[in-house]
Amino acid sequence: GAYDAPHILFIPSAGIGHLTPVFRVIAGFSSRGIDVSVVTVLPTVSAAETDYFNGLFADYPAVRRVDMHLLPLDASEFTREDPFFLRWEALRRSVHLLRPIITNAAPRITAIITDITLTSCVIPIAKELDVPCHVLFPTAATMLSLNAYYPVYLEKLKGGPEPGVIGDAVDIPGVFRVPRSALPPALLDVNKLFTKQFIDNGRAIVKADGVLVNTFDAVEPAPLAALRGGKIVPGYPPVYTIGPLKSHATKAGDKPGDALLDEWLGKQRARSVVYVAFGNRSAARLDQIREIAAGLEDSGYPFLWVLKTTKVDREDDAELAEVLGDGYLERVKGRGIVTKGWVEQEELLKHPAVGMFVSHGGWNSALEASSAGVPLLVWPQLGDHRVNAMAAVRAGIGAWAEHWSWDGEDTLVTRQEIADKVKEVMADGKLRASVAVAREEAAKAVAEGGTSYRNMHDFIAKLKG
Ligand code: BUP
Repeated sequence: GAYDAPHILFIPSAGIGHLTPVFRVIAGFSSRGIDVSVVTVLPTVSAAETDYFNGLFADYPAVRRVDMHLLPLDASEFTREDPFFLRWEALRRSVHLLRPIITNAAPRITAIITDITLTSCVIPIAKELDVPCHVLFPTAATMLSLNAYYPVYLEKLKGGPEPGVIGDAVDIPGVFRVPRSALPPALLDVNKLFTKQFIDNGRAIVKADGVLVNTFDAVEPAPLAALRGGKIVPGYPPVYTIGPLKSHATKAGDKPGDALLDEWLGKQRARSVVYVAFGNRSAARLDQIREIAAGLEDSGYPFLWVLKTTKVDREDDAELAEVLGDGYLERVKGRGIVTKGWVEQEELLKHPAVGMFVSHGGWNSALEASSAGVPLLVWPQLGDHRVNAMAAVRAGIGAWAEHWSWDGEDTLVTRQEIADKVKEVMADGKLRASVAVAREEAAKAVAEGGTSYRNMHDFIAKLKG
């Protein structure tokens, strides 16, 4: 009843970029004394995810861990699918296992917060059990607006000359035209696993009680106004912008290697270091890795590069020296650091030596960079990254290497192009100035009385009934 203290059940999905905002909200709730349970799906996709979950439970002992054993998915049904899309599908097919978790919980679950990927499967269960259900959207509000609009767009196509064939651009009302080439590639094929999930979730979210987004109003005003004003879908649920969410790691910086990194950073000039990282899900081809290596060397700047050679870390046993080629590491010694390990990115971006961030355009990364006042050079790799790049350019937090290849394209971006672009962004005073403004806006949003601060406050008040 109305007198129960809130007990929130979080249903995370998979992929560090999806877990990051969920964990940050969990940490924030737990720190405020709110009772929280977290569905922990076993086994995890990657070793990094196991560490990530263990870290959360170690740092926040009051958080209740509820294990859920995933039902195996017959992968032969799907050929050549991304491992994370497959995992989301497996989760969606195991979602009935949540019913006993919810009904057996003590104290009673008073609200659910699910990751977007499971929305259309979780909402019916929540309705059936009469538990309010909120969705956490882990990327940009611009992507949320595409997610809301895409089912509407496809409906419109049905009446067109070639039903089901995606046109030159998807014009999101009140937002912008997303050219076909910038759409998440899977969306071009309505029969793709990801597309089916995306459409189902985009439709179902309208029945949610609210949507939480890790962004802030000043960075994405247009999509937020369009969603809230019902311009995209009438009757869209309230959108709570609560970002930039603060890091949840309480033990950051105690990993081996961090001391060496700090020492090296400490020796670099202010704003001189190029930080290069493409997130957790993107792995470049060997020939492209070699061009990046040479491009960074040619740029003349000191650099720190987090290099991944496989999508899933359990498979990553490549030796850096071999990947980078003969003599490379010796040549750049002292000037460039290449690492395969996990770095505390949010902390690192705040270091005064960091001058720019060559990023895949994951939205967590983009927000972390803007909060630190570090300009982005977005080199999209897959999925939502090009849409995020468009949002980043519009927000004045970064430049976008628009013609550089991505997912499924095999044109090589050359060392010359990479070196030139790095130098161009490093020298871009106008961009640096607008990033400084965004940094102020980000700080204002989460400070007492700011938009994200108030939204979080209102949301918690709603959870308390
Ligand atoms: Br790699 C790495 N340290 O070494 P995004 C990542 N992160 O702290 P995603 C580290 O992971 P896609 C590392 O700070 C950010 O919070 C980083 O989220 C952190 O991209 C998060 O940027 C990464 O949204 O790729 O999810 O890795 O967008 O393809 O899902």
